[in-house]
Amino acid sequence: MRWYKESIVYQIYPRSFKDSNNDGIGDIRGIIQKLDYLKDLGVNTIWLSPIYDSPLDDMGYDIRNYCDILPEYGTLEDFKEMLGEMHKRGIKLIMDLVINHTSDEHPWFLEARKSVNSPYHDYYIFKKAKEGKKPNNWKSFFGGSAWEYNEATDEYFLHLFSKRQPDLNWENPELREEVKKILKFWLDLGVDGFRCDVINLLSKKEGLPSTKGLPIISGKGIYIDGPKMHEYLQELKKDVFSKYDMFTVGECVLIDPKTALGYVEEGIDELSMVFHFEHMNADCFLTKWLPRKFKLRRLKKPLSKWQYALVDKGWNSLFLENHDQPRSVNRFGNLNFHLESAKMLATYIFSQKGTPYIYQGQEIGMTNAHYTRMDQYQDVETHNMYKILRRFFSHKKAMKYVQKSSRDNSRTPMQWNRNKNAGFSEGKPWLEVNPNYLGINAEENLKNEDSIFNYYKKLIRLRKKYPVFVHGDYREHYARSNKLAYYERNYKGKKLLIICNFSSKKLYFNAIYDLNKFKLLLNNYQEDFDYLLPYQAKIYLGDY
Ligand code: TEU
Ligand code: CA
Repeated sequence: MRWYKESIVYQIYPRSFKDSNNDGIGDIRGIIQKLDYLKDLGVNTIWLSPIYDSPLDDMGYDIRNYCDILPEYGTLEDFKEMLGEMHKRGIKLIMDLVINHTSDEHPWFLEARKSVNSPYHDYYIFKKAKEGKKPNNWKSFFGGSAWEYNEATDEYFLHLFSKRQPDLNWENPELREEVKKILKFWLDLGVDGFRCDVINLLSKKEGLPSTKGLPIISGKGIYIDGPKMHEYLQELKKDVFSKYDMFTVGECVLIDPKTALGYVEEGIDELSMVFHFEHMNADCFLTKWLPRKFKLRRLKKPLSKWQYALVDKGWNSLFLENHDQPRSVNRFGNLNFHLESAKMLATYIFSQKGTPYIYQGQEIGMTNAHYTRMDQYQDVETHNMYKILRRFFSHKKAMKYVQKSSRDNSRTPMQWNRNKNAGFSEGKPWLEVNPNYLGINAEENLKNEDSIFNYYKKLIRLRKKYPVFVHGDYREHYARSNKLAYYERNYKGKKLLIICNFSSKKLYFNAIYDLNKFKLLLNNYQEDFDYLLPYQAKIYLGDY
């Protein structure tokens, strides 16, 4: 049963969501306190970023014990209570599982690095130096080399992320069995699926050949979508996934639609859907660390390409924000039209074909943090990139890049109300609260009928009420426009028109259809003229 097609997913970044015991750190009991808020919003699935035991080098994406909870977040009993409370409210839970790498404090790695004869040595990728140099030229996604020297065995070990996140060796059948046990542990607790972290990096080409060309990009086929990806995923599907009523969303680095269909095409179903990132280049060159001016066409083009490619044989995920990306209203909206542009962005992404994902705070229009000192940032990628930037730029210029691109932009504590620390915690938050919480917080949104929260609530209700949102096809108009995003959805005689003005000016346009024959389902303004107001978004419903 493909119930994930009706899922509306809310991503919780646990450290920053809600702190129940005032140690300044979000926790599981805090999540339980806020389940009614999420129920009210109308979401029916939660994606929970890692809560496993971890030294937090990469905020939990470096796991030290896959089957236990980080004490700061709570206990396994707390987790079971939270899951029960979610299910009671008709909310499913998918866990964020990181099986490409572990923490360097995982017992497997602590043993593996001691000796080449350790039974765990082959759980990881250790290689001798080649002519005194590193085994190959691979680079870490966090900057620098992907190899770290290990004294005890006079070898290097591979880490495609931080040097404290050693990559697992998926060639090893014993390791694969260990991972299946971990998956079953959570599924047997009643979890409804997984968000699979960097899942298309699992397979590394035999011999680990150096890549030719641009770092990272040239990893395609070597350690990105590598040779045994389908073998490994088919094995996980056969031995685990197929035995449970669950879904998986695979985070896939640098993936394209054709490769994605190889994982998600109905009938293949190695994964239920994937996260791609092509639209995240709408305001940068391939990585958010190389920013450029936002252009609407660079947002629309990849999203339309993915819609057309998967529309009747796969399934898309729809997102504009997550814990790795700066806030979408800063990037693709306009803070001078904060309310209107946040609602317009919601309309644009939420009405496409696929499963929509809301990242915590997006539903109230939270914005980038604006720290001014490096010690205010906690993210390992941010600090690594700052060091690299400082080789080319002054501190001042490097800070500008950090302020624009840091992942901490979306990790500031959730803004609940106007109380101290935005109601997130009575203690000193682990990451500073964005000072704009006095004007941007959930309580204000709940009270104000015209708020972004209530707009999302209406959108979600529409998605549940009209099957055309879930099952409709996708047809874009004015694809070349850098101001107007306009597409239609069609299903069983019903037609939706989704019309969004991405500009800060009035926009006249030919509506193609006679809008008098359509019902205006949603409008992010009170007014409705025959032109669009700045950042105006409208959804029409008609028959065809
Ligand atoms: O992210 C994968 C990834 O490529 C990220 O590095 C992301 O593309 C980058 O930060 C954007 O600038 C996943 C998790 O979402 C991320 O939080 C982890 O740091 C990473 O994997 C390693 O587990
Ligand atoms: Ca806490």
